Amino acid sequence: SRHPLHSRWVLWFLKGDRTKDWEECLRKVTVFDSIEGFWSVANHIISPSQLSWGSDFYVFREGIRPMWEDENNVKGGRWLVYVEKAKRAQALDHYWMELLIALVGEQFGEDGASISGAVVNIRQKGDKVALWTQDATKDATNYRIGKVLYEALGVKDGEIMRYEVHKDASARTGSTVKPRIVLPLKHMR
Ligand code: M7G
Repeated sequence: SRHPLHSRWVLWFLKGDRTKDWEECLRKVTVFDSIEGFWSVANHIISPSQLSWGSDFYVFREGIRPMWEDENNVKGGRWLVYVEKAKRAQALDHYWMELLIALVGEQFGEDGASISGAVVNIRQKGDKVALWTQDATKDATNYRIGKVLYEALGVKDGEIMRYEVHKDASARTGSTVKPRIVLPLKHMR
């Protein structure tokens, strides 16, 4: 028997290609809406650590495009975990799988309604794993989501998670975006 998930989810893949528009590089791979469907996808797709540089995976609720411009993301932001090169082998695939399990398993309770989806970016300068939420001004909601994520990923002391507003990231000129929230809290200034 099938065990339905709360949402239908779409897996997207982006193969980085600087000769094309960003949106043209994005492809829908598959849709799943049950626990069994999730595991069959999880077991069949390549692990992030095996992808080529410039690739992304996105798992977003059906009906929400995995981009800043979608009406569900335009006011949103993301919890971001950088995976340092030295920790890639042990952390990248683990973080991505734990993030997906928390996401499709709706481990965020009622706050899950303000979550759009999850992203992994494979980058030579350092991979990124992120959870996109829909309203960057809802600090209490985003903070609760961040705490659940921090626990779910097993982020170690000494590593931080930053909440970045999409509008700041998309308008960025330098390489750093000032985060709106940082976890653990002792790193906030
Ligand atoms: P990235 O892939 O988020 O991170 O953004 P990276 O800098 O580590 O590679 C790289 C570039 O992809 C951005 O500067 C944009 O040109 C494009 N891009 C990324 N995202 C998430 C979007 C999006 O949501 N919409 C649009 N239009 N472009 C995007």
